[in-house]
Amino acid sequence: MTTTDGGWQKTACILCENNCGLEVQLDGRSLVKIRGDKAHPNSKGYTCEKPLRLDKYQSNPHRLTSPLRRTPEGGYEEIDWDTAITEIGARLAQVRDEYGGDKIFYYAGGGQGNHLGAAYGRSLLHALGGLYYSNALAQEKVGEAWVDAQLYGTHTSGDYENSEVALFVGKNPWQSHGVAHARTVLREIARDPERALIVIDPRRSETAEIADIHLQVKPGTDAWCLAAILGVLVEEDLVDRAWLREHTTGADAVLAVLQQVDVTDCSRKCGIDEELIRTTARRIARASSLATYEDIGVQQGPNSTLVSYLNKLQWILTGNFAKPGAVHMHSWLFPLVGSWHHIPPERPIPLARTRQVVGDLAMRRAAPLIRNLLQAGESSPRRRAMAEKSADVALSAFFDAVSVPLARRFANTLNMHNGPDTTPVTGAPIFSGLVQATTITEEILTDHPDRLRAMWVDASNPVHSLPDSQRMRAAFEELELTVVVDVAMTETARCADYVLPATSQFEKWEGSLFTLHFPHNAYQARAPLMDRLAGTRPEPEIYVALIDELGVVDQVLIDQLTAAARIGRKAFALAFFSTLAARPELTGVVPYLLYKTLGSTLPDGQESLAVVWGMAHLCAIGYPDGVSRAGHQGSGFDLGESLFAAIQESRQGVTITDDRYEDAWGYIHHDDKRIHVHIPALIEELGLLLWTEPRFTSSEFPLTLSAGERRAFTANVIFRDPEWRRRDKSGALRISSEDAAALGVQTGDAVRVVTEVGEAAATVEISDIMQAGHISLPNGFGLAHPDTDGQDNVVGTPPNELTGITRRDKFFLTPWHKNVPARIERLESEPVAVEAG
Ligand SMILES: Nc1nc2c(c(=O)[nH]1)N[C@H]1C(S)=C(S)[C@@H](COP(=O)(O)OP(=O)(O)OC[C@H]3O[C@@H](n4cnc5c(=O)[nH]c(N)nc54)[C@H](O)[C@@H]3O)O[C@H]1N2
Ligand SMILES: Nc1nc2c(c(=O)[nH]1)N[C@H]1C(S)=C(S)[C@@H](COP(=O)(O)OP(=O)(O)OC[C@H]3O[C@@H](n4cnc5c(=O)[nH]c(N)nc54)[C@H](O)[C@@H]3O)O[C@H]1N2
Ligand code: SF4
Ligand SMILES: [Mo]
Repeated sequence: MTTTDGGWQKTACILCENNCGLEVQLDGRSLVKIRGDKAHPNSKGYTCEKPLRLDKYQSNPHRLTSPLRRTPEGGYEEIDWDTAITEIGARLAQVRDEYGGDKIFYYAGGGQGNHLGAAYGRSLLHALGGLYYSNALAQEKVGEAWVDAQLYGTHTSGDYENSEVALFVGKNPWQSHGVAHARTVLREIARDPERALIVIDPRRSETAEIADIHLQVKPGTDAWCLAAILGVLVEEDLVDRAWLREHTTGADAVLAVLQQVDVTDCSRKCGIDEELIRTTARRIARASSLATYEDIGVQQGPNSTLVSYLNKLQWILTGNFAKPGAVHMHSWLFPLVGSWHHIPPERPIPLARTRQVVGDLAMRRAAPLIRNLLQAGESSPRRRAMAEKSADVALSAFFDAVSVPLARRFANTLNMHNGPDTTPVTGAPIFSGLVQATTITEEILTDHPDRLRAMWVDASNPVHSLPDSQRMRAAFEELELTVVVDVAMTETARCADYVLPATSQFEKWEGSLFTLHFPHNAYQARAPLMDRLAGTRPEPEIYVALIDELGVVDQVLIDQLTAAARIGRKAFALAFFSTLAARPELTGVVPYLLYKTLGSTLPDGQESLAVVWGMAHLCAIGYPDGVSRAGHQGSGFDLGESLFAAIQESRQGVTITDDRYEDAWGYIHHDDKRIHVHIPALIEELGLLLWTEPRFTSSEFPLTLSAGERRAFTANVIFRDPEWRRRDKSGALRISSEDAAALGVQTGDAVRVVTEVGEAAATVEISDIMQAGHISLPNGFGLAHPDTDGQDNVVGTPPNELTGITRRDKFFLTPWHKNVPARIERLESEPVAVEAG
C-alpha cells in the first residue's frame, strides 16, 4: 500500500469509462476525503460529482463476506472457501463431462473499473473447453464494432478537445462523460463562436441545452436524420472527393446511393426542419475538423447498426481522420473488442522472415530442453546469471521476428476473437466473441440439445441489466449450475446456486482496460488502499484456485516456469514463449500460467498484475514506436519490460503510447491502409429505409419509453445504497407537460408504466426537456438494499422489468432499451416530493 503526501493515496474512479485519477484519504477502511488527481495523465485533476461519495460502495454494510450455497428451501447457507472451490469445481466438471464444456457460459468482463478478474476468468472458461462468452458490450457496442471492423478494423475515438465541430448522436456527455474532462471540453466548444457543438437527441439534454445546433428528432428516427445530413453533403457537393480518392475504396457506390436520398422526406420523417438539417450539413462540411460520438441513445434503438454506419460516414465523407480534432483509431493495452493489431516499427527488422522461421522452429523443438536447462540453472547465482545471459542472446536473435504471431494468437484467443461465429441454438451472429444480449435466454430456455447448461457471472448483474428481467430469472431457474461473483447480494446473485464474495476494487490490485485514447493513451494499475475485507477473495485468486482444482496444467510445467521466472525476466520469457510455441493448446490459460509462475515472483501481492505483464508486451510489440515516444526505453523485449516496470511503479497511471496524428493511418487494419467505405449489407438497408415510414407506437402503447437515461446520480448498478444520491432520489419518470396534462398527472404522482412485456411503478417528474410522446426512466434504479431493520428497500423503477428481447436490431440483435412502446396509468396514492436530477 502506498501513501503519498499528507496521507493521500492514489487510485481511480470506477464509475465510468473515463476512470478519472483520484486521491483519497482513509479513516480505517472508509474513504473519507476524495479529490481529483492532478498528476493523472488523462484526467489531470478533473472529476464530476459522482465519486465524492464512493465510500457508499466501499463501506456498504451489506458486503458479502462468505461464499454462499443455495439450500433446497431456496435460502442461502454460508460455506467455507475450500468447500466452495471443491464443490463448484466438481459441478463444473460434471456439466463439462455430461454435456460438453461449450455448454458453460461466461458472462463477465467487469464493470467500469475492474477488468483484471475477467482475464483470469477467461482462463477458466478455456480450461473447461468453453466457447461462449458475453458482457454488457453485447447490448450496446457490437453493431458499432462490426461497422468499425468493416470500415477500417478497430474502435475509434474523437479528439474532441481540439475539434472545431463536435457532434453527439444519442449521447449526453454532460452526464455520461466518455469524453475526458467532458464538461470543460463541452463548455469550451459551446463558448467559442468559431466552434460548434451539435447534438441529435429527442430530449433537450444537458448537452443539447448548451449546443449550437440541437436536432430534436422524434425518438428512434436517427437513421432518417443522418441519411438527410449525408444526402445534403452529396446533393450540395460538400464531400471531400480528393481525400476520398486518396484514402478510401468503394466511396463511389456509397455516394451514388446517397444521391438518391430525398432530404425533404427524411427531414419530415425525423421531425426536423429541412433548413436546420441543411445548416447542420454545411457546418460539418465547412469545419476544419469534425469528431462524432454515438452512444446508447442510438445503439439501443431502431436501426442501430445502420445508424453507426451513417454516423461514421459523416466524418469519412468529409475527410476528418488523422489530423487534430478529428476521429482516430487508437492503441490498446489490450483490445476489448475486435482483433489485435500491430504497427511495424519504422526501422525494419533485418532478415525478419528467416529469423521467424528459424526462431519458431527452435522454440517449438527446444521448449522442454530450455525449461530443463533453466530449472537446473536456478541453483546458484553464477548459473542464474549465465542462464539469463543466454536467454538474452536468444531473445535478441528471435524476439522481434517471432513475437508478432505469438502475440496475435494470445490476444485473439484471450478476447475470444477466435471463437465461433454463431450461437448453437438460434444461430445468432457472434461478433468479437460476444453472444448477443437478447439471445442469451433463447440459448437457455429451450429443449434444443445444444442449449447452455451452466452460467458463470462476474461483476455484472444481468438479471437487472439485460432485457426482460423476468425471462432472465426463468433462465437461471432452468440452468443446472449458476455461480455469481460479486461484492453484493445482487438481483442476479439471488438467483444463483453459489455466490462468491469478491474483494472490493479498493482492496486489491485492479485496472480498467478502457485504453481508448489518441494520440496519448494511458493505463493505470491501481494498488490496494487497504487490506481485503475478511472472507473475500480477489477474482484472479478464485479463478486460479478453480483451475488448480480442475488440474488442467501439470505441476512440473508450473515449477519449471517458476524456476525460470526466479532467474530473471529474459529466462522466463524464453521458457514461456517457447512453451507456448510448442503447446498452442495452452494459449487460453496464459493468464493462469502467468499468475502461477511469474506472478509468484512479483512484489507486494501483485500476482494479478502478471497478466498485465503480458499486456504490456502486447502493447510494445503492437506499437513499438508509439510506446518508445511515450518515453519507455529499449527495443524488442526490453521495451515491453520498461513499459511494465513503469506501470508497476506509477500509482497515478502512465502514458503507454504517444502517437503523431499522421500515424493514425497505421492503425487501419486493412493491408491497403485505406478506409473501405462500402458496406453492401448496410447500403442495401439504407435503400429499404428510405421507403419506410417510422412508426414505433400503437394506440395501446402510445408513448415511447427510454428505459435507462444517465443522470447526475446514476452509475449503472455499482451503488446499491439509495443514500448515495444527493438529488433525484426516486429516479423519477420524466414526461412532457403536454403528456402530463393529457393524462392528468402532476410531478410527484405515482403511476404505473405498462409495456408489452411488463409493468412497474414510477414517480412522475414533469420536465420541459421532454418532447410530447417521449418518456424517460433512469438506469441503475430498482435495486434491493436492506434498510436498518434488514428489510429490502427498493427505490425507483428496475428498467428491464419493462423491456423485452424481441424488439432488437436486425443485424446484431442489440435491444431497443431506448424505444419501448408504453402507456402510463395513474395510481391512486399520495404524491411524493421530487427534486430535479
Ligand atoms: N452518470 C452516469 N454516467 C454514465 C453511466 C451511468 O450509469 N451514469 N453509465 C456509463 C455507460 S455504461 C454508458 S454505456 C454510457 C452511456 O451514455 P449515454 O449514451 O450518453 O447515456 P443515455 O443517457 O443512456 O443516452 C444518451 C441520450 O440518448 C438519448 N436518446 C434516447 N432515445 C434516443 C433516440 O431515439 N435518438 C437519439 N439520438 N437519442 C436518444 C437520451 O435522451 C439521452 O440523452 O454512460 C456511461 N456514463
Ligand atoms: N433498460 C436498460 N438496460 C440497460 C441499460 C440501459 O440504458 N437501459 N444500459 C446497459 C449498459 S450500457 C450497461 S454497460 C449495462 C451495465 O450492466 P451490468 O454490466 O450488469 O452492470 P455493472 O454496473 O457494470 O455491474 C457491476 C456489478 O459489479 C459488482 N461489483 C462491483 N465491484 C466489484 C468487484 O470488485 N468485483 C466483482 N466481482 N463485482 C463487483 C457490482 O456490485 C455490480 O453488481 O446495463 C445495460 N442495461
Ligand atoms: S464518473 Fe466518470 S467522469 Fe465522473 S469522476 Fe468518475 S470517471 Fe470521472
Ligand atoms: Mo454501457
